[in-house]
Amino acid sequence: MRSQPLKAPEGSPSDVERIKQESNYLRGSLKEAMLDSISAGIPDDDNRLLKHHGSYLQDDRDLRNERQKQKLEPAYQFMLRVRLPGGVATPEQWLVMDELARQYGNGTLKLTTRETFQIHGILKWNMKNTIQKINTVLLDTIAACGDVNRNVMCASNPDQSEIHAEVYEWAKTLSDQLLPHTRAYHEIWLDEEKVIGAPETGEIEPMYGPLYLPRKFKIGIAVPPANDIDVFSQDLGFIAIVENNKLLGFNVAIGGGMGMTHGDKATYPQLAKVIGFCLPEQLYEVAEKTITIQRDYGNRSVRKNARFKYTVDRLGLESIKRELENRLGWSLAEAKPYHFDHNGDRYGWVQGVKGKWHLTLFVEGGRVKDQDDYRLMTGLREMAKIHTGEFRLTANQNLTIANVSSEKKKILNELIEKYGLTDGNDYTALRRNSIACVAMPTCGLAMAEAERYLPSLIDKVDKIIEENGLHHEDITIRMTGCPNGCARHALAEIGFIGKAPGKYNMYLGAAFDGSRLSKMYRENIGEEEILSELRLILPRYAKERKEDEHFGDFVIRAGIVKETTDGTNFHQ
Ligand code: SRM
Ligand code: SF4
Repeated sequence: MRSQPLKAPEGSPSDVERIKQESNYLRGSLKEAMLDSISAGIPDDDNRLLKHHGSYLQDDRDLRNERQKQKLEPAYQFMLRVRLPGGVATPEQWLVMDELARQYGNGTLKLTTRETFQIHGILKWNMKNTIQKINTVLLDTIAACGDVNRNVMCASNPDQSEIHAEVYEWAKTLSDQLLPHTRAYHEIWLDEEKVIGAPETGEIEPMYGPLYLPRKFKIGIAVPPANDIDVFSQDLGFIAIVENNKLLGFNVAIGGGMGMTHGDKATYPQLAKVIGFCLPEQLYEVAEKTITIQRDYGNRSVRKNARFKYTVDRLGLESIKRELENRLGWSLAEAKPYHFDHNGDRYGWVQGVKGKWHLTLFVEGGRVKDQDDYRLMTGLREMAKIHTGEFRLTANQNLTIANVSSEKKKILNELIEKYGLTDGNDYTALRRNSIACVAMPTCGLAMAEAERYLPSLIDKVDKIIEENGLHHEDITIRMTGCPNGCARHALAEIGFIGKAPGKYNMYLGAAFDGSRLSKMYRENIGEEEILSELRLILPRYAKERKEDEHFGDFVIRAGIVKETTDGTNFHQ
């Protein structure tokens, strides 16, 4: 039987498609807009293009109302996101990011859920300097945002340092090879001369074409048993298959994503599904061909239905797999067995190969700053001055200081003591497994607080945890300020999505290893109701759980929430 030809959805292209089309490969009038001194902001069309250069125009939402009253334009500022494949930075790169955050940003660094740095609060006039300085240490911000492939993540588990190093190289290669080819970034920010008479054809972007992708595209590589990068939340996930400490290749999983819109059941978080296995040297080809399928069949009309997960669900997993194999000219091998046991980080010192040490520090909400006796930013700066290994930013917003010799370990321990840093091992396991997205005051889409609020909510939940003897029970808890899911809330055993200031939808029942989505438990509730609910559920978990039963599994077995078996029944 012949299969139906695949089709993209009908409908007129969204405004963003027009902006990309008219932009001459992501240039638009961005250069001129950045030079215009009348406003601290830039026009909306240029802001859409700016994302592809790794930045967003934002305004300080804490000041919004006051400035409106005073009839002033919003307190415009820019957020800059670095492309940092696998989250690996050198000490020199760390020092530059630290310096830029203090010189041009708001004095803090944000370690993101995709293993990279963000600087917030950069004024328009300082953007070019900041980007140029970032480039001096061989970093860039190209394609950190926008309708292209984003920062490629890879496992940061320091226990398997040899495999990590190999997988990291693949993540970096993928990230580099999937970059847009346009020279727009180099011309606008790095003063590269425009080549006159360059052909204005699709050949400039052999893979992306002039319209780039219908939406962002995300790739991550996990190394079992750690699913720290939440491989099933990726548009394209690779699961490293390791035998006898040798990397055999990768299982390929497609069609994951976390975002949705409140009240719109046509949008939902979804898990990527494993469709086969490829060898390491086939990785790029699989990624490239998968991306071109999304380029050709993704929804360019309705942006909230444009992610690859909807393309996969609309056309069917089997059809997409067949199309991929047609484009590859060969078939994927059968997927190999694998096992994940957690999607968080493991803290403290561990010793890897060749006697080197790795230290994972807990960075609450991924925010690097000094606060009272906890002088995280200064402490990490002092460490970077003497460290000769790498800094690995984790997908859970934490930080591993990797490849430390035994002598340096002593010095780093002294710095930890001096600056009050922590590996989080004194905290409850709930706090150690927490992530919160940025939300207020910089995120323009936030409906409620997340990063600034979750720590104080956990202070209160911790009391219930301690009363019930659950100090050491690993339970994942994540909060986002809106349903876009930047902290991958739908993969938390306890998840909160902002609805309005102080109000959240509460979700329960995701799997501890990141293999099952959660289910809504209560809608639009505030702190008191959240705590009352947890006062009922956590004691039950403490008393009724089976041996080694995770909280997410318990709430389903106890009938507290229904199991979500697929993203398409997330709302049922
Ligand atoms: Fe995100 C948009 C922050 C990871 C899904 N995300 C945003 C913006 C840029 C808001 C905007 O569009 O104006 C946020 C900037 C806030 C700020 O002030 O910095 C923002 N996202 C973040 C970060 C910084 C959260 C954090 O606290 O760490 C993460 C940066 C990642 C990176 O380094 O590249 C971040 N965002 C994610 C993730 C998690 C992941 O990728 O593993 C997701 C869910 C996975 C996914 O994509 O499905 C995510 N962000 C979104 C979405 C929803 C996309 C969708 O398909 O529905 C948006 C909104 C959009 O694209 O329209 C969004
Ligand atoms: Fe902003 Fe929403 Fe992402 Fe949080 S989840 S950073 S509020 S877009």
